[in-house]
Amino acid sequence: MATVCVSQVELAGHPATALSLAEKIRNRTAKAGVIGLGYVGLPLSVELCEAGLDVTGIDIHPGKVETINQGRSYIQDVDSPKVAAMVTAGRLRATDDFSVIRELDTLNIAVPTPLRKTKDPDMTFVVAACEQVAKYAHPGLLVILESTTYPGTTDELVLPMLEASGLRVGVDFFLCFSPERVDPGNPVYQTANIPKVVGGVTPACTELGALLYEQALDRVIRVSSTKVAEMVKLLENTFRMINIGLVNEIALMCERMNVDVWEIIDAAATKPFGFMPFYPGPGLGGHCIPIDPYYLSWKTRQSGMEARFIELAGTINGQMPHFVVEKIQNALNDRSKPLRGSRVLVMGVAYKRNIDDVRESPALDVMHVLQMKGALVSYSDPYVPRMEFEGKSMESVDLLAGAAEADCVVIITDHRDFPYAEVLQTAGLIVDTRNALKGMQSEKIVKL
Ligand code: SAJ
Repeated sequence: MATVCVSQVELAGHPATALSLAEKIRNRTAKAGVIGLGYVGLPLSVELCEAGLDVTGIDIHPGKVETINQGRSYIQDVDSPKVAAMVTAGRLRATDDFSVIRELDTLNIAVPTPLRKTKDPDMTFVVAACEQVAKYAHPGLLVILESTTYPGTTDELVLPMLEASGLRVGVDFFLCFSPERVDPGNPVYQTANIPKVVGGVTPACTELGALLYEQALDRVIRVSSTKVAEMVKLLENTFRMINIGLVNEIALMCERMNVDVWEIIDAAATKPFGFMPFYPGPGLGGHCIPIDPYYLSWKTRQSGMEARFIELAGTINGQMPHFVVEKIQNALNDRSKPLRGSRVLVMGVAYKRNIDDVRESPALDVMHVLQMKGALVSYSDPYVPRMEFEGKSMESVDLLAGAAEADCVVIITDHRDFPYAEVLQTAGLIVDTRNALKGMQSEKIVKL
């Protein structure tokens, strides 16, 4: 945790409110607030508290507020004992009452920015949060938006809402954008040691945003504007989405050329420079990668430009679930079994390994297509004991029992703890979309 103090030089000549807020942040008398206590907001609240700031979390979900005030965490990367100690010490608390903003000096906003069905940005949560901030904003307040969004959001949407109160940015209040880079479940990189990019509407805003983060995080990178900061995040995740799309298309090519795409990628990955391995899969899941790039393509469309790579990668990634079902259908057909009426066990439904999140998971798309084709679908995932699927509640079945009964097992999520060798012994046929059975030889295995 860096405790680098911003030299007076950065803030020299800035308004007294900036100097006064800088002093409060530096001597830890500033009262910090975080709106949105999810996988971004709760870890950030804990880090700010750990750095010695008094923190008030604000969330519209009463269950989250109550859980935190009882000293418990609902985020897998945040330990409950740590939350309990902070709440007991009276340095962390949660509320659904936005009027507390009157007493706060800094405010980080980490609310969802989903996509509408039309793949347009859904700014509902950001607007609702900013309406509350505008209601209680006061001189000396630093506001930092962290929700992933299109370039221009902070300047074009948030700033006018806050200035409508008559307060002037860079003089009375301070406004920044800083992209969240939380990777849930990452055993190495967590909030404190992930470099933090921050860009403000004015230089004083940037310096104050950087100063706040420098009290709690290991590394802070200042950029020249909020738009740059917004675009940094979109480049990061669009890069991922497009490269996953590329490797999925390579997998389709390898299928036609009858070569092993996994062997090819592993060999290419021996190149020590100029290459970064991505892996084919059943599709693109999660609340970041399938969504963030469409915030960028939406914005570029506003200026009359088509984001062709994003659209193409989206098409390719979107067809992977169908490709997986085709693999299953062909594998059953080779065993004189129609897909219709066959029992298919989906192994792993979370959107990526070792987590419990099924949002946008490709497993749901695969299960949908399988059912449309008449297959009898069940799933087994230790991280997801039950889930709502197309209006029905489904429970995770016992893996080995399910594999024994199934006509086909399809590995969609390669959780580390799965007993792969036992499943191979037990199942009659396995379609492996993740190369999870790497190194195992059997006629039963059909690889992506
Ligand atoms: N996927 C592939 N092939 C790959 C990598 C991922 O098919 O080579 C699939 C995954 O199975 C999953 C989806 O893509 O369904 C997204 O996977 P992800 O590894 O990108 O994980 P996310 O969605 O949790 O992405 C987050 C992002 N973090 C933030 O936005 C702050 C992303 O920027 C990180 O790079 C990523 O975690 C990470 O590296 O783990």
